[in-house]
Amino acid sequence: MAATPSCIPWWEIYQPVTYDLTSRMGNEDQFKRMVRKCREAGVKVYVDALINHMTGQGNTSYGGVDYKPYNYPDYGPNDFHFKTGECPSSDGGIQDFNNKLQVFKCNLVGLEDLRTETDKVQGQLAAYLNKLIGYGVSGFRVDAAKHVGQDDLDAIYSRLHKTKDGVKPYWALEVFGGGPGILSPEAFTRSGDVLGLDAAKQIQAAFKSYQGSGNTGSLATLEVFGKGSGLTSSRKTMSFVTNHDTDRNAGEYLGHKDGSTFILANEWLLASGYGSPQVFSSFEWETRDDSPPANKNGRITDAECTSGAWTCDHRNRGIVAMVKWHNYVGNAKRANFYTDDANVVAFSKDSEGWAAFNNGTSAKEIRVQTGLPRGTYCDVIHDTNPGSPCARPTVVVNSTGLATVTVGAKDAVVAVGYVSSQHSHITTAASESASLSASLRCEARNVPARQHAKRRRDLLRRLWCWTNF
Ligand code: ARE
Repeated sequence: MAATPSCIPWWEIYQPVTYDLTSRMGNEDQFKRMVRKCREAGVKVYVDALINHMTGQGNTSYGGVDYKPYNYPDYGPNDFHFKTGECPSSDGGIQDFNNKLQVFKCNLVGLEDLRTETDKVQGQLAAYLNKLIGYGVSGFRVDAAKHVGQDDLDAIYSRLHKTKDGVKPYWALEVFGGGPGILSPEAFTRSGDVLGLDAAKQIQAAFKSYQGSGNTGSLATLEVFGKGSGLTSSRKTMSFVTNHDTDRNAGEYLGHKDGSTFILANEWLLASGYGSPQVFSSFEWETRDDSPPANKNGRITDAECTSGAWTCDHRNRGIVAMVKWHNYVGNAKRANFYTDDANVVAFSKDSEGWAAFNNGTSAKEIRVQTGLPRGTYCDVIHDTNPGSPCARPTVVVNSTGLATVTVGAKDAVVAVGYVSSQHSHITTAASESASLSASLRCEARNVPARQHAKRRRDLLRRLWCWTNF
């Protein structure tokens, strides 16, 4: 392992020893407190859950627990496929990612593969996940779900309690594409939502084409995105532009190092309505194994948005505005699609909102049908003064729904159809400092009470906070 604590790689947290929730990120009490505080603030917490394997190295955990290969407080040799001789590969590892038995029963990158088909292992895992649910967690991103397999995932899920909100937990399965038949993401949609890894690849191809090629791709291709472009259905997908793995895979996926292209892609995804979108906020790194900011003992230090060590993309003004826009337009249908067949697209969501995106290198003026009633709308992406009347860039829509708008290079213009009355100015909360209540106050002025209550529920439902623990 690493020579100095700051060199401890980020991926160490994917090697569990016990389910006592003590790691370099904190301890169980701190976790409980965090979840409670998040819930009080209307933020739900979803945990990246490790149920496929235990660690593959070391001998003492952060919580001070001693362990040996295939021997842990909760498990012994009989709880691992390798030890019972059920993994058919020569070295006990997955050599062929298209081989069902190897994928389900061999060690993934040397991580000791649990016999998730047994009552005992399922019981331990369900107890761990139910403990988290008891603390107020709302669901899980299931790490390496492809290697657990559908039957075992279903069995474990059936043992899970309802969340504090009285519903079964969200269950998003990590299944890389490319595998045949039962190993494909589509084949896992019977067991839960799946991570939109192939969708993220298509987004990269449209926004950036292949790295280093000089090709730019074209946004116009994203007129068709979802089932129609070979992806899992929107309803069954947790979508994202990048995640903690793909952020480090510049050739295939966008990542935070792509700067304005990355931000624009996130804004586009939030507007597109594809999947349940997740915005990934990283820490700055230079080499792919780099540790998150940590103290001299290797403990990860608090995330903050002043030093520049954490990217804080979730606080980017445009992204914050688009999370709210996404929640506001809900399931409204896409309409009035416009494209210049190159790098500018625009569309409305029924008459709830309208958005335009320009991934080109120069500004472009477009005259388009917005689908909005006549009025002057705030461009929430650029509103630097949210919470008060919008004196910033506006979108002026005439009586037939047409507007002339200039969309900057690598930028977006987004109008929210909050108002039903004509000629009203709209204010919305779009900055980091804008609180949920500010945005609700703003909506309350224009939205009938019944709708307002629904929107409030939606906002609470959709503001997600992801955590590894
Ligand atoms: C590290 C070292 C290894 C060492 C191991 C055990 O890198 O050399 O043997 O520790 O000591 C992360 C890191 C790994 C790290 C691991 C444990 O990425 O480098 O290993 O943590 O610390 C497949 C799986 C997919 C999995 C990827 C990694 O299907 O589920 O491989 N992704 C998840 C997480 C990762 C995490 C783990 C799982 C482990 O998102 O962050 O690993 O918990 C094709 C196949 C895919 C395959 C993909 C690999 O597309 O179809 O199935 O993904 O290639 O790129």
